[in-house]
Amino acid sequence: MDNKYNDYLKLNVYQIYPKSFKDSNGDGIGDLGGIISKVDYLYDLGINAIWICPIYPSPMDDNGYDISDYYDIAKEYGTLDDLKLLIKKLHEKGMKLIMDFVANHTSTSHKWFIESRKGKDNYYSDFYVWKDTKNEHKSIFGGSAWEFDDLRKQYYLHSFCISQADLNFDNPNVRGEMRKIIDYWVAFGVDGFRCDVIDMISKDLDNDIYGNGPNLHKYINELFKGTNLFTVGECSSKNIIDIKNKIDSSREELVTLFQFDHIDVSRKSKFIKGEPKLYEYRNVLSNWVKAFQENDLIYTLFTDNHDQSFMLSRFFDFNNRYLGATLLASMTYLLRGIPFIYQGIEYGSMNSEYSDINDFNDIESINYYNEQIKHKDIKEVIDVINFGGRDNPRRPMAFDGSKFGGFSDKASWIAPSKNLSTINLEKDLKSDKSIFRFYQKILWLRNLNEALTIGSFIDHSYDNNSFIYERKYKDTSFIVICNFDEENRIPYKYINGEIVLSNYNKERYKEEFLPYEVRIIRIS
Ligand code: TEU
Ligand code: CA
Repeated sequence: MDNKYNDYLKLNVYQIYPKSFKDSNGDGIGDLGGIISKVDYLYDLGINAIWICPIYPSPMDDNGYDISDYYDIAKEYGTLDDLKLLIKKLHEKGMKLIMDFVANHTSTSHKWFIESRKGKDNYYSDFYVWKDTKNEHKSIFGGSAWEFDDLRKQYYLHSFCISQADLNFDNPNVRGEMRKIIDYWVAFGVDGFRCDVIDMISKDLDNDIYGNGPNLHKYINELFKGTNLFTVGECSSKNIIDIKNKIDSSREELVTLFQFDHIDVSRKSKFIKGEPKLYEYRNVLSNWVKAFQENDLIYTLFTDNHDQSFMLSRFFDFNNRYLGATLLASMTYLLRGIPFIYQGIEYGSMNSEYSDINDFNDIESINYYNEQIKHKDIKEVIDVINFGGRDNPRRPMAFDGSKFGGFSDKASWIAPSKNLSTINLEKDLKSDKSIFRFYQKILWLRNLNEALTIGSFIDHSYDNNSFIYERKYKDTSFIVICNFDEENRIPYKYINGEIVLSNYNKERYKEEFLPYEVRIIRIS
């Protein structure tokens, strides 16, 4: 792996859902001014890059993933000048800005779609996927993936909600327009992109293929060739060769990508609770870290994002919140890969239980509710949404336990987390068992020790009761020991060194481990 790529392993990325991070102008909606006010907070946490979910003009049907103008900032988030100020503040502190790039679809209120639906003979006519008839293909958000347009008298494809029309990437003018957007933001000072469902931009409808089509590598290469950008694709794969073809540094396609199978082991399906096992979570992570390492590729490390209910709530209850949060962090964020820390997990955010569908906002959950209540009991459907719904990570940040959580000085666009008074940053920092301080130590250990970034990964685990792994570079090694749910004896050979971090106390040098005990040991 060449040095530039190696340096990407030194990133500590924080994911911001802009609508819910921090409101600076008192309208109950997060904004760029709020993010600017928290750059120092993020730097202190140990963050050196932020990924902000879409902040472009949008009807907000999918909270910004339905873009109506790729060249501006949504008025509710601020202005292009605000973004310039944020980039300046980040770059002054050696931090990077990663924006969200939504290539597969635009809002139906985008001017391209407005022109496209006018007829079959204008420049934009073939910017989208239009058909005379529809097939049985379903939208990921429920219902048919085809919507009939009264003006054009044809159906258009929408893989997601009705107002998110899929672009036709087989049209070279679409590819040209999307590359112009990338070049514009590079010139603006943006350091990289998280690429939304990037594997869906190549389709083969004649063969009922709606993603990972025959031209995917060609199209991704056209978008990013020569840009020298950091890019992370939302395009998971079960096959390491397919992964290598997307993110090997020689390909000039993507730098890295998100894998999701460690997320899936923690549940039966999107909305259905499973019987999560920590050793299953460990095995998936360990296997991919080894596979990416053997192939000289960069893996991404994340427990949470804006589409998933909190991982902490899937494995632990409130009583084990500190031990659970510190265990999951140690099992994940010291591995070989780039950490992506989702807003709020640094103080142990957990799911909320709401009973009224009006306390939910997410189009995916609302579509699911409207469909399911046709044949299921309302409470049963709401319970399922509380477990798996995307509103869990989208409730506003809780910087303190005040009425609006220090997120805003008025009611926010979405009902706040129900556990705001007990789970908030201010309360966490006052505790001697602070989740924030634990995350901060992990991230600063990475910042200060190459063994934990470009160093190798060796899995020493020998049973299903713990995760023991080593990170090694030159003459420095760290041993990370994560004991699972039972009291356990871990042989001394693994624990003989200086304890640099523990979620119990750092004097425990004995072989006995308590439930969920973590010790991070430096050997050099
Ligand atoms: O998500 C892509 C995706 O696969 C979603 O179906 C996701 O897995 C699902 O929401 C989980 O329940 C991306 C964005 O991350 C998501 O927020 C957008 O809604 C979606 O694309 C459409 O842009
Ligand atoms: Ca605001």
